[in-house]
Amino acid sequence: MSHEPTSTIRRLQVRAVRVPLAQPHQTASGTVAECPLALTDVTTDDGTVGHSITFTYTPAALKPTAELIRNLAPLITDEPLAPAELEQRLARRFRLLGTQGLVGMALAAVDMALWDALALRHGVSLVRLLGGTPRPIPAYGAVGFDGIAGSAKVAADWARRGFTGVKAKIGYPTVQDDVATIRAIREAVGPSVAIMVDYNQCLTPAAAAQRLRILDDEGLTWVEEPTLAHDHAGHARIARDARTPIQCGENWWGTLDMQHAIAAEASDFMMLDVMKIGGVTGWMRAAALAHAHSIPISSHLWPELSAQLLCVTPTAHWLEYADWWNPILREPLAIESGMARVEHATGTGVAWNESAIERLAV
Ligand code: SMN
Ligand code: MG
Repeated sequence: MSHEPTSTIRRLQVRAVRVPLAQPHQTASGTVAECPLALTDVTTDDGTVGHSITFTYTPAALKPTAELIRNLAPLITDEPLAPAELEQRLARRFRLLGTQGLVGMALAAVDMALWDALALRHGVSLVRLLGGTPRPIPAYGAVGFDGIAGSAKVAADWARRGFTGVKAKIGYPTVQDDVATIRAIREAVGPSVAIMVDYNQCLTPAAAAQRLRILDDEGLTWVEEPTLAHDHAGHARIARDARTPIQCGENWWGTLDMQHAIAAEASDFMMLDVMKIGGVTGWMRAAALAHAHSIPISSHLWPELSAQLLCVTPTAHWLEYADWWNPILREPLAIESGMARVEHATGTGVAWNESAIERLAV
């Protein structure tokens, strides 16, 4: 009889940090000046420690989220290290309350940390654990709501570093301002760099449809969240008339949200936020759904983990690169010639820079 290496979960710990951004990231729907992060550690009986990052966007949600994750400890302590099994069990436990919002984030924090521990326990990267092969994934850099000259400068910096795509925040007072920003970026990066734009939900469907008629001539790779993230009918109306692909998904909670968007034909491309979609377990389900519908999948934040997940996503498209959380990471994601490289990753690629965490802890 074979003896499988199984582990038992013994401890769950959570710390809260506030990571300042060198440059505040402006969007049409608010500025991100710092990253409030809950850092989860799950320890097993053999001493393996799995890690995960939860991003709360606003500091107001940081301590409640950390507390909520901590409160899940009794539900997983002394259980076998089996993330897919525990995901089902926890989802059942929270059926009456619901698994969106902070609850969904807390469940994802546990899921991501458990998958990390499982990969580390087997001495492999997440890609290998999931049966894939590490390969380079094309990455794009983020350009904030920085005006015409500011956006062009940041875009040029990404292109100079070898990135083959840039994504700019738009949603200026007029579509002419949006176009001027896009043209300045095109001028700065040259003809072969992909340009994406992101409205961060700031338009009505009618206004978005009108702007898209003009943006359609700018050769954009996608237009992201032109209207409210959960207005699938509104997005479908915009997507129907636009020639430029619509990109949505970063704000969808779980695969059922994604299924509703697919049913409504809301978005040509989809981008998954590994936290909001339900951790590694949720991502794999979403990847299967996208495969069945031939929908290209990109990622949202979590570059270390997402680059690995894109390696096992049949319709993988672009990785969103962001270095915001690098200060608290022992080994941030490697980028070479604009491609994410995960060949040397262990686990999910998330391990701590303890001295930075001590400094940034709240
Ligand atoms: C975004 C991410 C994080 C903060 C603000 C906005 C975003 C993106 O919409 O696409 O990266
Ligand atoms: Mg976005």
